[in-house]
Amino acid sequence: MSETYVIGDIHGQYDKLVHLLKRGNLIDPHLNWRAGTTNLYFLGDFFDRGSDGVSSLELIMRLQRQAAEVGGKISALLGNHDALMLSVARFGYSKTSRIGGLLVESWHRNGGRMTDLQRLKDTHIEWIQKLPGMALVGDRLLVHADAFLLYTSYGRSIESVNRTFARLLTGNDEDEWERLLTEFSERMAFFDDVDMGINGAQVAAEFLRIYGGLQVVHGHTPICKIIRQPAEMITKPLVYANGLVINIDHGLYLGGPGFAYKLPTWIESIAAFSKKPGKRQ
Ligand SMILES: [Mn+2]
Repeated sequence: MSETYVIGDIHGQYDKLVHLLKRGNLIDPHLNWRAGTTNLYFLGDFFDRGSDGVSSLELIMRLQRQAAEVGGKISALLGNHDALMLSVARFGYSKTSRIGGLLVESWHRNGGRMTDLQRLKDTHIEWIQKLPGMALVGDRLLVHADAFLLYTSYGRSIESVNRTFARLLTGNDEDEWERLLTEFSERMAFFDDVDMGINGAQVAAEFLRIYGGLQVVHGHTPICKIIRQPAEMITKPLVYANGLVINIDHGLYLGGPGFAYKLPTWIESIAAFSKKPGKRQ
């Protein structure tokens, strides 16, 4: 099987996206695909908080075509900010937000960029509408969010979650949209919560039992916020929940340099994990 790289939340940070693709040898200095038959997965959240979501999307769409020509593959999953972008494009000026005012205004206050909304074309909308919620890649379960209730409330298999998302994203049911955006704010489902009696590794194991795979890979929750270090220091993923979960959210919009993470082989994965006895997971 070809190598697979995964990249976390971009959030409109076009320049950093270009840099990390170059550093990972995935594109050449002219921004053309140079990684042959490599598989590359983006885990969603292309928009908001940075100024250039649409440019990021356009680069990815172009690379996707180039990669396909040489037997490579670029795929992407849906993030909450991508769903939010679609909902703003669709209902932004007709719908009021939960806290009052137009939806477009509350989105703008929360990091949405008007330039992205103005530049968003039908081709971008159609591309986002087709993004799946989850994917299984060589026994790794890829999702955008470290969320359990969100995904399980939309289906009990990868196919059914993706089917439900696809239906919803092309539909006009405002209540369904609102529910999706609300539930998509869930995070940290695979962490222990002593007060609630929740064991994160058990939640992860149950998640994997339902959808398949041996390890969850997600973005959505910046690693720097979890380990309380400056985003600038974050250059590798965070493996936790007894090794069952990998967080790859590099916190680009918080100042992180970002990284493209090559999924290790299982041998590499086990070796790395067993080197850290006593390390709190
Ligand atoms: Mn997110």
